[in-house]
Amino acid sequence: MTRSHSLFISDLHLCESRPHINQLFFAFLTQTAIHADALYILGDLFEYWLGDDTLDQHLNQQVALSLRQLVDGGVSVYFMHGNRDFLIAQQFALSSGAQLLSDPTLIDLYGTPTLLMHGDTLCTDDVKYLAFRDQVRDPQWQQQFLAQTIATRIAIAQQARDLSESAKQEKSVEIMDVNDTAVAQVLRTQHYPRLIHGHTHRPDVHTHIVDGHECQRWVLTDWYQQGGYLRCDADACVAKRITSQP
Ligand code: LP5
Ligand code: MN
Repeated sequence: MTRSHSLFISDLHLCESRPHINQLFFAFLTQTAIHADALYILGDLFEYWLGDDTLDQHLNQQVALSLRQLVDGGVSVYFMHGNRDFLIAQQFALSSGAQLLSDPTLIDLYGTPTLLMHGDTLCTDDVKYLAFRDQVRDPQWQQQFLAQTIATRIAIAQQARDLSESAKQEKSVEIMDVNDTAVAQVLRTQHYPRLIHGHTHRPDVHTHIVDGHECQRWVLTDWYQQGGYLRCDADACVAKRITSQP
């Protein structure tokens, strides 16, 4: 079997209440991802992650096991945090076999420098979100959060979800999209790579001209209604949709 291609996914938001999407994901792993060199998960694999001590919960265990089977099948699996699952840590990595990536990470993708991000940090007009992000990415805050019982953490996460949903009602769609200047800045800093990210749930490919360099920005699809992934080889990237089991 020739591999020579890699797959990119994000924003699956896996949770017990969407079993159809969970099944779509497991089928994607065994039928599609198994043929790739690598699978890159660019954040928000889970609807939320309350700490690696929840790895024994049914869905979490199933996901870790299915990723481990993919790794055992010869596929490298990489995981980058999203804004829902930023608490994924070493125990998850050990149990799933996924390698944790920092955000951003620059890779050489079959000869094309490619920058990987979750995408939330590009939404620089969303200052309230970025303040929230600073708070919950603080190691001391995380330590205190993880010291709470799981029941307390569920209650805090639910409260945060409710507050987030009402905050979003007051934000324009532009505020919640990437800021072009922020995109240009990151592309400039990283010497004009191709960019792949998720988070905004606005799948598309954009062209940014930065200092005369043409850079492609691929935005991954979410998996709320259906699945989807980006497939890249040495020639090109192609976005694919999965409407039923692939
Ligand atoms: O998630 P999504 O796509 O709907 O919206 C995001 C931004 N919101 C968030 C918040 C998360 O949804 C909250 C759930 C995280 C679960 C993690 C579990 C463990 C940690 C628990 C954390 C307390 O990321 C949203 C963006 C939007 O993307 C588009 O980019 O706009 O940002 C906000 O809505 C943030 C608000 O503007 C301000 C913050 C409200 C939350 C305050 C929580 C306080 C916690 C209370 C603790 C006692
Ligand atoms: Mn996100």
